[in-house]
Amino acid sequence: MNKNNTIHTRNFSIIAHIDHGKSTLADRLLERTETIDKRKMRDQVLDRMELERERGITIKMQPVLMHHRGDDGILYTLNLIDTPGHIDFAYEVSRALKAVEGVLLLVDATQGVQAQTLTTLSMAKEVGCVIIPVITKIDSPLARISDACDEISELLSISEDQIIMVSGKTGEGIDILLKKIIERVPPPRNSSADEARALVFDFSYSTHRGVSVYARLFDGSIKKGDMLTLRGANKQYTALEVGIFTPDEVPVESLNAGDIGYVVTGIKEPGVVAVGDTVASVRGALPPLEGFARPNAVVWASVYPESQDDFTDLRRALERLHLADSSLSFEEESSGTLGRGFRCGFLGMLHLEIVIERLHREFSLNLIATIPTISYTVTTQEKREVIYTPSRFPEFGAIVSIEEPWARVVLITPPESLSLLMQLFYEYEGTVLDTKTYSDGRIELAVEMPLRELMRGFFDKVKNVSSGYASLSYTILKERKADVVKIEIRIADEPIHAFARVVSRRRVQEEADHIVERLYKVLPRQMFVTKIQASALGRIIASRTLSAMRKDVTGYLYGGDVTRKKKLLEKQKKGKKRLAARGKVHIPEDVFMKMVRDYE
Ligand SMILES: Nc1nc2c(ncn2[C@@H]2O[C@H](COP(=O)(O)OP(=O)(O)O)[C@@H](O)[C@H]2O)c(=O)[nH]1
Ligand SMILES: [Mg+2]
Repeated sequence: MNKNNTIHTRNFSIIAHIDHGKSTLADRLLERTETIDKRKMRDQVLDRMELERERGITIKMQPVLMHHRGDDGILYTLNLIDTPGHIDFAYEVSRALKAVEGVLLLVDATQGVQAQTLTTLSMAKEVGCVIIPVITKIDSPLARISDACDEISELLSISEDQIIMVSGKTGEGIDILLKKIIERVPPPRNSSADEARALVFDFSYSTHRGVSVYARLFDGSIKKGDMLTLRGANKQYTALEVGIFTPDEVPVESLNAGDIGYVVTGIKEPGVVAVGDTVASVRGALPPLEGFARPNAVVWASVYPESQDDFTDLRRALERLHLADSSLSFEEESSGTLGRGFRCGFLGMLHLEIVIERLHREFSLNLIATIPTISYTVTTQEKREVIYTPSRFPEFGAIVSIEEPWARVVLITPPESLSLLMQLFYEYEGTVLDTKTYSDGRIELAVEMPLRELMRGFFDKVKNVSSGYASLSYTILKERKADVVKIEIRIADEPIHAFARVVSRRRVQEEADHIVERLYKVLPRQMFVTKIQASALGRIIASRTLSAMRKDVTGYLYGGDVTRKKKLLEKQKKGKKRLAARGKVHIPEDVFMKMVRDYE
């Protein structure tokens, strides 16, 4: 069919450590190929989400189609997928990799190989992508090009002349890069099938057109009006439109084997379309394509609407976000203090932060999020279950054993920070298993530690002690026996589940003191004397008493400001109503926020 076409297609992705210049290099490629109108060009143009632009990071992968005339005079179609660099978004990278034949492995000349360079490289190797090493930022006065060359040639076992030098800032080397992409990225596999088969690697949602699947076609072709099926979901639909990314969605006649594009499905129900599913012709006989391993959530936190009236809106918002971010998981739960909300699973702390911020911004929801936690496998006399809500931990006496996930952390650090890092590993229960020294003196360390400890602000600590120079990445290991203890918090004898947490036994006293002290500081005084207590291992291990608030809330107002007085009394009445709704203690929303922030 379109065999002749796709021979002149090259599908590739850019992978690198965060901030190494992927999106900026993509800018230059888009400019050079005249894909984006000069007037519309701006820095990191592929970072289209408001949050991406504000934070200067890529969160979502973004495909874009370019045309470039090769030295042979042929007009090539180049499909580029820009990817995020942060470890929390590695799932985006892994999906992009399944849609392409090659990758540009980008290394920042001022930084050299970093932890995420290693992780993304091993992902690309695993799916069998051709790897083109590229050093960027060669324009920078801080560039250490020969060090970077050494590191890459050792990493990939290649000679240095295979490495391409570019600057995403000045555009130097872009022509050679385009030439090498055409030369070295293999064209898509030739398919003779006349039935369509495409892998869904992402999707977007719009209110009136439903889900648009982002797909890589491996066989056949798809055009508007075709009857298609989602093989995994077993759902039939008509293609309302097919198109390409420029990076805006632009309709085309048809998508053919080897192409990357989108198909508008009109499907509006949540939960039908999933990444990794296969789009196929209705009467197709080919087996579905291999999808993606579902990523497992790494941290959980509960999210509650500040006002219970917003509960339905919150559900809708989560469903919508899930349509654009399939790695987000959530289920309904309710808590005595906070009402109805959702237990959400995230791929890491940054993912959590981004989701909460998007709920707030894109859906105008004011939320209370609880302290993030990992999951534990808890065995009691009766059963063995995975628990990811600390308050659900069985009573101390009933527990036979607890297991928890571990992580293998790879760090790359300048030698000066080594001794401080070693101290940090001790504090975070990490063990160094392996070290390697780079030619520029930097050291690569492989460390194993409980995931629980890693999530306890380890990233920030590493950045701090190394003045930002150390980079790290991690993979999750199997579960191991855990020596952890649940701390329960009671305020005025009422257990507040949202404050419960699970900590290492050796830190239980320190943590309990800390939580109680913190609550003592941030909790407003109540109408009565209030006890704040932390218990663990079946007894109270920390406690403070908050004195009572004075009765007459208006008493301190001098003069006769009647309206102000009225307002205060009104407020007090409301407060009492809320008190009644929530039990005895009134805990303002911002206390929950303060307790979470303190922990990060
Ligand atoms: N000097 C210099 N700075 C660059 C170059 N490429 C990117 N940068 C800067 O590096 C930072 C990260 O770039 P970005 O493209 O967002 O990186 P990404 O996270 O890999 O997508 C930005 O401040 C860019 O302006 C380059 O070639 N030279
Ligand atoms: Mg980027």
